[in-house]
Amino acid sequence: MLSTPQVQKEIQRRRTFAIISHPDAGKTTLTEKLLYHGGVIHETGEVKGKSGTKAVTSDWMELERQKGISITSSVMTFDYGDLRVNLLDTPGHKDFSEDTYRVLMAVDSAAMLIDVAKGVEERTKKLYEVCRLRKIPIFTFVNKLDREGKDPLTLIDEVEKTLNMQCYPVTWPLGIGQRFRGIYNRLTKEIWIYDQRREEVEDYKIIPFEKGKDDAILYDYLDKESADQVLEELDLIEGALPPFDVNEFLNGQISPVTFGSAKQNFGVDTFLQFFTKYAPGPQPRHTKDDKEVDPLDAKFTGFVFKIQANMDRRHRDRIAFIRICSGKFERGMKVQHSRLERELRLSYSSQFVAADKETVDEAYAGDIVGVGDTGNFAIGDCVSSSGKVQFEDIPKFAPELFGRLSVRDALKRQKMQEALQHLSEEGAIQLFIEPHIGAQDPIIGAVGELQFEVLMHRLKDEYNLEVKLNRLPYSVARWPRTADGKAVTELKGGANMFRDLIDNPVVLVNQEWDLNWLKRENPDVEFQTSISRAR
Ligand SMILES: Nc1nc2c(ncn2[C@@H]2O[C@H](COP(=O)(O)OP(=O)(O)OP(=O)(O)O)[C@@H](O)[C@H]2O)c(=O)[nH]1
Ligand SMILES: [Mg+2]
Repeated sequence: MLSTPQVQKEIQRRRTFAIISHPDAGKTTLTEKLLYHGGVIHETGEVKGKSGTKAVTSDWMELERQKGISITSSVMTFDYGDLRVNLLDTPGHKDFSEDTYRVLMAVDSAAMLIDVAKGVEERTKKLYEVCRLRKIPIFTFVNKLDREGKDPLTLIDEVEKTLNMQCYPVTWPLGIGQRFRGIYNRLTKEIWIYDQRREEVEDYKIIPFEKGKDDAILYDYLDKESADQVLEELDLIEGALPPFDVNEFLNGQISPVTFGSAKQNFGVDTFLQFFTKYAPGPQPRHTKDDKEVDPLDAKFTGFVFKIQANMDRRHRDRIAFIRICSGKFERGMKVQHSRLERELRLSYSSQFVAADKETVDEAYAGDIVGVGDTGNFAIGDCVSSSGKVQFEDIPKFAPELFGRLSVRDALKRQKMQEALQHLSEEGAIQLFIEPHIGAQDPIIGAVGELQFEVLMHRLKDEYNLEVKLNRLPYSVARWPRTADGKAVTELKGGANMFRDLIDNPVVLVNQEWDLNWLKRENPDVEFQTSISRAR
C-alpha cells in the first residue's frame, strides 16, 4: 500500500547526499557554504579558523578542530527552495573510511570534490569505485579554483581516464587562480562574474552568454590570454559532447562537473542550482532477501548506519542515526526491531545541523533522524512499523593494527571497559576477547593509526581516562566460516582464537604468511575479512 498523497509529496521533496573526497579537498568548507546558502548559518567561519572565531562547521568534535580534519561524518538538514536537503559531510582520511562507506549506504547521491591542483588522488579512486558498485550518481565539484592548478580540459581528461567515468562539464571556469573571474553555466547559458575581493557573497553579476554571439563579453572581464583560452576550450567541448542526459547521470554512467572555490564561495550557488534540479529523490532500497522497498510505501522502514556517543557532553547521550527508507516517521511511534525481534518506542528523535539538534516530530523516507538510544541499537539494525525487514549488510573493515590498554588507576578499569564498549558500538574501534581472559581486558583493533589516536584522545576528553596503549604484533584478523556460513570454533595449525563482541570466533595472526599457513592447514574453512553485524 502506498502512502497518502500528502506523505508522498513530502517524500518526493527529500534530497539526501554525501560529500566525499580525498582528505583536504574542501568537503567541510563546501558543506559550510551550502549551509550558508541554505540559510542555516549566517556567517561562515573558516574550518581552520583562528581560535576565538566561532566555527560553525560540521567538524564539531574537539579533536577535529585541533587537527583541522574531519574524523567522523556529520549530518545536516536544511530547506532549499522546495526541497528538504539532508547533507552528510564525510571524513576523507582512509583510517575513517568505514564511516564514509556507511554514509554512502544512507544517501541517494554523492558529490565528489577534486582539488584542481591535485587532480585525481588515491581516495578519489576508491570512492568512485564504491559509488559505482552501489550505483550512486556522482556530482563532481572541482574545487580551489582560486588557486593555480591544472587546466580544466586536462583535469577532465584525467578523471575520465583514471576513473573510467565520463564527465559532463555543466559549468566552465573563466580563468584560474589570480586570473579567476567567474563561471560559465553551459546549461542556463549564463556567466556568473564574481569579484575576488568581494565582501558580500551576494556580490556577483549574472550575464546571459551565448557562445559565438557574445564572445566579446569575456574580454570585458578576463585578460586576453584567459579569454582566448576559455573560448578555445568551449569550442572543443561544445563540439565533442552530446546534450546532458539526466538518465545517464542517474545510472551512474556520467558525472556532471561543476567548478568553483568553496573557500571563496564561488560556484557554490551554480552547483546548488544544478543539484536541486537533478539530484535524485529517495531511491528504493534492497533487502537481504532480494526484495525492493519502495520509498513511497506506507510502511515505515529504516536502518541504523551510524551511532555516535557523547555529542552532548552534559548528558552522555548516545544517538543512533536512522536513514528512513520508506513511509513516515512519527516521534513516539512503536517500531519492530528486526534483530532483537521486539517492539520499541522511538520517543526521542532529532534532526541535526552538525552537533546542534532539534526535536523532530515527523520525518519521511529520505530523511535521517537521530534517535536517543540506551543500547538497543547496533550499526546495521533495521526497524519497521510492522513485520521484520533486513536491508543489505553494512560494510565492516578488518582491522590491521592491534593493541591493549592499561589504565594506571585500577579503580577506573570498569569505566574504561564501558568507554571501550561505547566506542566500539560506534564502529570507532573493534574489540576482541580472549576466551580465557574474558571481557575485562579486550584486544583493540583499528583500521589505521589515526583511529588509535582518536581513541586515546576521546578516552581522555570524553571519559577522563588516562590510559596507555600497548601494541600487539598482530596485523590480520579473519572470521573463519564453513562454506555454508557457519562459525568455525576450532582450527588446526595453532591459531590464536578470539571472539568479537557478538561472540563470533576470530583469528588474529601476525602476518599474511601465518594466514596462508592456516588456510593450508584448514582447506575447508573460509577466512572472511568481515562478517555481517546482523545476528
Ligand atoms: N584556496 C582554497 N582553499 C580551500 C578551498 N576550499 C577549502 N580550502 C582549504 O583547504 C583546507 C581543507 O579544507 P576542509 O574543508 O577541511 O577539507 P576536507 O575535505 O573537509 O578535509 P577532511 O575532512 O579532513 O578530509 C582548509 O585549509 C580550507 O580552508 C578553496 O576553495 N580554496
Ligand atoms: Mg572535512
